[in-house]
Amino acid sequence: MRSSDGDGKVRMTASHDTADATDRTVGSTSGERAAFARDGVVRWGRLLTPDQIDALRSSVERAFFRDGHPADGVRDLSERQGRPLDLALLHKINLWRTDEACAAQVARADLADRAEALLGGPVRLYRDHVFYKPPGKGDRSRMVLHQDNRYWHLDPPEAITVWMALDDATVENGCVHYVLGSHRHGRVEHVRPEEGAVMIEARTEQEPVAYPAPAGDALVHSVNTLHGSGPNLSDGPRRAYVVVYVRDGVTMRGEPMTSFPLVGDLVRGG
Ligand SMILES: O=C(O)CCC(=O)C(=O)O
Repeated sequence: MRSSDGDGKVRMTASHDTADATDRTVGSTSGERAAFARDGVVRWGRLLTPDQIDALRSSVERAFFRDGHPADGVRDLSERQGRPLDLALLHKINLWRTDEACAAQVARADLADRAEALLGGPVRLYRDHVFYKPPGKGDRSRMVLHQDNRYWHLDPPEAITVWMALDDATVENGCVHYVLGSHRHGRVEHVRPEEGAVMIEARTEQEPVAYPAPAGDALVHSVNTLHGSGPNLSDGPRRAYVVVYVRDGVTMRGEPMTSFPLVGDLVRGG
């Protein structure tokens, strides 16, 4: 299905095909903005310390499972109409409202600064969320290619997702894949792959590129960047903690987003 060479580049075959996943970490703000404008995705290396990773993992386990069953608010994105739940691709939003470790992340001044630099002005917190791929679910844990803005309807599409790996994300356990430059092509056609499927799937001729990420690294993508993730074929979970920032002034379905907090206020404890 794939080969990974010594310098960390990963070449994909099968549905997500051969492409060069060079390390697109960038140091300077202008370099980062240029890379983001070109690719629609950049890497923020080592965003979480080992202690923060541990704290977030514990928070995620508490938020997702109660007595071995999915807790309140957990959704199964692999759900299909008329079939028993697979619990293969679990999702939960707004953990920061009740969890200390998540609340600390969304109030991080350094993250706010980087998000503001990338989006070019003050930002609001749209949500945090977690994607959880348990082991042993095979292809059902795949996330189909999509643009986030097909769900969120943000206008203008000035928003970023900061996707933080809580486990080493590899091709084997379902790391994220991006279609580089796809954010520049506006709305892409999506179809529902199966009746009752939760996620709609983008139609594109372009090849996605696998972005493996060690635990603690973040991948930052535009709300219009096409992305998906492979199945978790490993024997451990693949978890990610995600924060979504929206530039102040952006509307959602034509409505102002003033009920979403300004991140500057969260940073100052407001
Ligand atoms: O974590 C994944 O597998 C999917 C991530 C994703 O779709 C997102 O962050 O928008």
